[in-house]
Amino acid sequence: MVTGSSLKRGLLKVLGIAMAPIAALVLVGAQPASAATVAAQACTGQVQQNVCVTITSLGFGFYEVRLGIDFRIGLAGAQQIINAPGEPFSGALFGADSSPEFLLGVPVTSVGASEESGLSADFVTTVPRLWLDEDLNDRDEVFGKIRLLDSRFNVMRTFDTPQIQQFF
Ligand SMILES: [Ca+2]
Ligand SMILES: [Ca+2]
Repeated sequence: MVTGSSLKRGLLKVLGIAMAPIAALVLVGAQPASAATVAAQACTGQVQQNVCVTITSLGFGFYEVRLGIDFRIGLAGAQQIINAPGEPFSGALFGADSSPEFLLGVPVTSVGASEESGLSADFVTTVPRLWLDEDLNDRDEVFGKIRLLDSRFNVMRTFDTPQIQQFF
């Protein structure tokens, strides 16, 4: 298995994902609502891990939901997890209520290992607006949940993104 940041960038390029820093996405979100693309993003931004959810309006009542994680465990640890059999990651979007409500699965599109970012993964799906409208006639609070089977210790880890609050 070839790993490393160059492969990761290659994968991202193939998938058409720009390696744009978070600031660039925030700028997109700051544009007027009339702009063709409006993205909302929320990230944990922690030292040990950065977990993000980005929701972009595609127009015609459809949204792209994107999750991303950098689990900074170094290259060797990340490679160990990637080399283990099976897909280590799964992703989903939840609605925040008195108890979290499962809204939709967000499939893994790429997994990579690098010294700087550790174990990284991206998840992307496209859904109709209604799937994000978790509180009818009210503001919606949604967040991403990423599960990782950490085969180094045989433990299941769960990472939650912060909430995006918006009227869908
Ligand atoms: Ca809610
Ligand atoms: Ca709503």
